[in-house]
Amino acid sequence: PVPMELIRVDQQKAAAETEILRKIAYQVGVDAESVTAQQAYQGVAWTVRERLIDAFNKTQAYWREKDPKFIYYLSAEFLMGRTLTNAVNNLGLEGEFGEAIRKLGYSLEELQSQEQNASLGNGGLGRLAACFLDSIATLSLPGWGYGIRYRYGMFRQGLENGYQSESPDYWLTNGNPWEIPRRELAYKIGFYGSVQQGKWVPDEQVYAVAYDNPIPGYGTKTVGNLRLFDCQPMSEFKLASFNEGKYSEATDAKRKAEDISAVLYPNDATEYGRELRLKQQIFFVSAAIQDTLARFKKTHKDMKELPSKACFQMNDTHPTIAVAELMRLLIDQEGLKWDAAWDITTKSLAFTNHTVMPEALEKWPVKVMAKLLPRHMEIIEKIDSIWKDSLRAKVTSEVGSQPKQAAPEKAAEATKEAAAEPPVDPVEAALAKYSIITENPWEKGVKLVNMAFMATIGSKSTNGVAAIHSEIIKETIFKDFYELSPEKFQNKTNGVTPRRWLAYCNPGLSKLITKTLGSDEWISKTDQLTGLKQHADDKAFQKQWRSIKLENKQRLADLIKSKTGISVPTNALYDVQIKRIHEYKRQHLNMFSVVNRYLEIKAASPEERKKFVPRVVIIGGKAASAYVMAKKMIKLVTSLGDVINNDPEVSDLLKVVFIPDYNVSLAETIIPGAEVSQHISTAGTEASGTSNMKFQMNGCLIIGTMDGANIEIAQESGKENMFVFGVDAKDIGRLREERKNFKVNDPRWEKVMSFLTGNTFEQGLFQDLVDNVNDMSKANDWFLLGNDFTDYLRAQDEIDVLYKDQDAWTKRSILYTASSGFFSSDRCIDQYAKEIWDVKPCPVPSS
Ligand code: 26V
Repeated sequence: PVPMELIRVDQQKAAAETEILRKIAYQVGVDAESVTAQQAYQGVAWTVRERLIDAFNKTQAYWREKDPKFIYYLSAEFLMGRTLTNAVNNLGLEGEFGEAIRKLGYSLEELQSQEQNASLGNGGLGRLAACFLDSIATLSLPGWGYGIRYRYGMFRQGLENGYQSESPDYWLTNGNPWEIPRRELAYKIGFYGSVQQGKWVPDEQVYAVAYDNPIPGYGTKTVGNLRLFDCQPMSEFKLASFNEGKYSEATDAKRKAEDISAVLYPNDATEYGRELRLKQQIFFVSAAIQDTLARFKKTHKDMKELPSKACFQMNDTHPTIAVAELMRLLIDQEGLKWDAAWDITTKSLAFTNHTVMPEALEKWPVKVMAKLLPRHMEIIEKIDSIWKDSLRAKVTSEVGSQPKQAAPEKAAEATKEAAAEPPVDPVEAALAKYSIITENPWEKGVKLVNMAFMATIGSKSTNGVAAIHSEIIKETIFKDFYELSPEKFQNKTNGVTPRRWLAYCNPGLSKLITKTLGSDEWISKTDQLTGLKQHADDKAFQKQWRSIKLENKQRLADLIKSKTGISVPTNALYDVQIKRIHEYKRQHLNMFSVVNRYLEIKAASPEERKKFVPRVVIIGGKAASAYVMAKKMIKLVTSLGDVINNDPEVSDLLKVVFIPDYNVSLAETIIPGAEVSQHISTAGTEASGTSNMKFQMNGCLIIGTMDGANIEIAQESGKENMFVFGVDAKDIGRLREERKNFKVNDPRWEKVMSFLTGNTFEQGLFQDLVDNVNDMSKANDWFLLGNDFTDYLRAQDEIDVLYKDQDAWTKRSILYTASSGFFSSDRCIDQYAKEIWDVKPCPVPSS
């Protein structure tokens, strides 16, 4: 007799096939005999959606019944990428669906490529949020993400004459099977107006309409949620205006409301753009908090219980208006007294800082805040004043213990200044460094709201995203706050999901790992990857490892060919730098080394040329649309590619490729095919980095500075196994000071600079870029390329030397994967849950 198990599997497969065919017939509306890949994708996706919703409904009902404490992850960005493969695999549907898909004449991979990326984010911060959702669900932690359903995600990047071009990302054109519109769930969000009798009377209002995006966990029945809000007008059409022939006026309100959820980070060069950003922030934060309070109130009477049922994690400064909004809702709508509301707020919120770049630490002009959100501004002022009152005694005694008399020569100046300005109370002056409301140092008299300060004061915990970064913020931006309450400051080193970033994107390696370790448990228990260490020296194992890398390189070469037309040899070393383009990430330093290599190849005799290790240098990333230097850096890459790739003398020894429109799904092909990857930010500037972790997991060696999570990766994989170079973070301040008088003592530097400003390129094309790092009368090489250049080339040489010994190289590659377990987002989320959120797993019982 045929075992029951097999019969069930057969029945399931048949059921999946029937469902897909029904979807193709009645949802897509075509004949299954002749489906295009897009139609087949739609049929399969809408079928998988139903499985997802079944498990989603069960999870949410179970959580409603159990009423556990929830984590709410507030983020302006969620870089989800594609969903189909992830959903099929996390739900364990490959067996059931694989055959049905093949019968349609496609593979899962082909159908997946039909899906648009959900690019609702810029880079690391947004992708981190996406990895976190995966881990929250996988660990069965009750938790939801909250954000904005941008109609257009991150712009599409093209190349025009080697420069970045930007076009809108129409990601919703074919519909979105992965969301559930909740049109009945709409919250009112107010703007402008005034405060009357202590309450806000806005004079503009819109609706935040919820869309749920189920998030399947791996190896569990738990399906979490990402709730995104779309902005809609209170009334969408003015019939009277239309009838009067004022057609555009009739739809004005709709257009204006829809602006709010239209694009990610509208350009803030204009006043309107800046206001729109703040509108987006209050829009999703208010909707999220109203939504959670409404659910909380269904089962709880006393608001004081909120901190035991909800924790809101604020992902960088974008959602930090939550401090004022939660206060407002508790006081103005729930009728609580100030102190009670403050107690609840500071126990329910937590804050993560993701950068020390001053331009990214948001400070809103008081004028803009007061106009758009008058009641919030009032609350912020009161928070600030109570906060400073609480510090006044301490500060007074500190000021009192300092010498009162200024030095005689300064005293004369002080008297002159005093004549011009009202006298400054020394205590008030000393309190200024703690203040949420600060004076704009660049514009006298203009007051700003420091959002990071408000977040730290108004929440229970502030954390950085890698060990070094968490130390740096305690010494710099939050120094004074750290000294007041050191217990509030924590580190949570980032992580990435091993599902998307190893198991699914690298099926070849994943199979080998499972075979070698004897089970696939490593996919959720990444510590088990250490079991690979004992095979690192095994020649037969190394050979298998290498042949998988070669297959992945072939896939990457095919991708490069299709995206750029450039053919790259698979026997070359694949060297990758993919991330946002930024001066601090130093893609131009990478290019300086490319120029140096090019010049060395050119100078070598045909005999000497045989000694070079062939390299393909691959760059991908977007530049912010207003960031002129970053755009020039892209032009540098493409221009070098044009020269080098077409130089017959160089032939296959060196290729330079810029892959346009870098996004999540491209990363899933690029990372498995990379052999060395570059994480070369100036020490102290990259908070963590997360692609470094993805490369490490996939056995790709790293050349990097002692910055961000590179430091911890080096600890785990062995510093001697990483190509480390560059100055130390603790010396950066001094070196920046000294850079004015510093000369790069390396003839290769001058050669590179002359090449870039010489007649190979259009006159003056790279003059500004070169001046920025080389002409100390114009700039100061703020990111210290000159200081790191020589050591960087030394590390590059080490790469070539090791690559010639393929066994040694492969051994290192295996050790990288084997020691990547720590960088799973499951580990990171477990730490957040225990050390900040106090949220416990609440798994849906199986059956
Ligand atoms: C801030 C702003 C401010 C206004 C203009 C637009 C804009 C866009 C993004 C941001 C946030 C920047 C912070 C950020 O993305 N940090 C990255 O976070 C990653 C996850 O923690 C981390 O791995 C990266 O090192 C860090 O740069």
